[in-house]
Amino acid sequence: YGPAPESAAEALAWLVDAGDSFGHFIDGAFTAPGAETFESRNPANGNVLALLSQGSAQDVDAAVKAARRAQPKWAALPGHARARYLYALARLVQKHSRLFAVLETLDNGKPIRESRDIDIPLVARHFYYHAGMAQLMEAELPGREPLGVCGQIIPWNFPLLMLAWKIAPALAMGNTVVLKPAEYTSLTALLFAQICQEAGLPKGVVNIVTGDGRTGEAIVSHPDIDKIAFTGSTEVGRRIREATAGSGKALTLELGGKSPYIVFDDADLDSAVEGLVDAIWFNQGQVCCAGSRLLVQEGIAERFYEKLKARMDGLRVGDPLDKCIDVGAIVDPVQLQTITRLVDDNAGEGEIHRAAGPLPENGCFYPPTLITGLHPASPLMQEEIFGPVLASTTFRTPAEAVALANNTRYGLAASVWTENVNLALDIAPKLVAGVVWVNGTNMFDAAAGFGGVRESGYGREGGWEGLSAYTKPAGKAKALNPIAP
Ligand code: TXE
Repeated sequence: YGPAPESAAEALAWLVDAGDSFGHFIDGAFTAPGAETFESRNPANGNVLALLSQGSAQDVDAAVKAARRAQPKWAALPGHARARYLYALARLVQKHSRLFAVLETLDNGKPIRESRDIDIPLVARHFYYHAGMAQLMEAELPGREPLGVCGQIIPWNFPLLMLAWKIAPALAMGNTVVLKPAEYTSLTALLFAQICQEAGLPKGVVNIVTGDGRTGEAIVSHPDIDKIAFTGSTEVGRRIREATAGSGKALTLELGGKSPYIVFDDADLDSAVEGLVDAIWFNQGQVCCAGSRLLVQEGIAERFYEKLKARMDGLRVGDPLDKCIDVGAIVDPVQLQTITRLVDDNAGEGEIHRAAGPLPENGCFYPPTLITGLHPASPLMQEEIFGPVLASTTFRTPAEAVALANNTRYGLAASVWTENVNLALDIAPKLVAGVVWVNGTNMFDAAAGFGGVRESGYGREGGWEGLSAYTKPAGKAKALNPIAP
């Protein structure tokens, strides 16, 4: 796939070279495109990028069999030998980072600045971290063994990064995988399959089957899979939980959110505004832990909203490949419709402000939007919009802030902004959320566990907890880590 592309043309050239119709990656090789195919489109202009194969139950079964055959040998390798493969994958992601970034932006619509500076570097970091952990595993997790074959189903908002979150810890711990990327965004997963070949990864260790929810269902119901790891909507997560109940499969679910972003009257308001740009307009708001519910203390609300609106008006929405763009395209027309409908049907009671900048005439674009004065029970305050839409209301006291923040069926993340450390330390533990950031937002690291409570799912990915969730007690050996399944 040649040198790193400097332009979209070169990424598209890679697609053409690779073939503009793709099969699956099973047992170390690409299959011929299947009988049923679907289009992968660039959401910024609607152009077809490639034809992908709809994975059938037979394709899934072939992938599971390959993973099963490969697993004992992969698990029998010493940790340092598995680490060498993971280091090689990390280095190859870096070597082809430009191609990965352009392809991700073409396929998903996210600004190139984000895929280049955030997604792809974090992917490499994830493989480096887990390479290190593969070596430490024997010493750090004695008495544990891999689960076996893992079925992994990922969403479209961080396509390659979610792949890394799933594949790196599973492989580090001696498992093999069958992964299904989201139907809107499979291209970087297929490029990743190529680098598995380049790294000389033993065949069958990583298998990638493309397709929609039907392919996902075939993975979930396959009897020879030991664990399902899913990131996506709460609705599908619930269905997967029901389908795996009693099956003996281990399960981790990373689902939706409606995370509160609480600004107290003593906060550094300019920093809090800047944090919001990251919390809700990063990746067009298509982030599971997006700070999508803004709670502002009454005394500063007017001043804060004015500052926020001024900042919003400076955001540039447009061609995701343009390095000057802040907000790119929504992933797919269906998602754009969902956002539009949720806002149009429910904004009535609130006051709406849309960023002043122009919108491209074509493509899936939605302006950064702030809706204030909402009732806490409004669907805009309760439903995950998964778009660049910030819903807001005010509060008077810290106790009221906590009550409003916890008034949700979700519990993924929360952000607290105050210069008063005592207030922050008092509030943070009262928030029902998997992670609470103080004077910050969207802070992740491969070494830190991430996950939710309530309907945001359960289990953790990343760090020690994420690794142990890919192991089980060996034989009769006693589990050392109570978090492991
Ligand atoms: O998600 P799905 P969709 C939320 C967000 C968004 C909404 C719908 O609110 O607007 O979900 O998005 C696969 N068995 N999130 O419809 O369907 C599917 O092919 C097994 C939040 O795209 O959950 C894809 O690979 N798998 C979220 C993956 O599940 C099934 C990220 C996610 O798609 C399946 C994405 C089934 N029955 C959406 N049906 C987050 N937490 O980050 C679908 N899939």
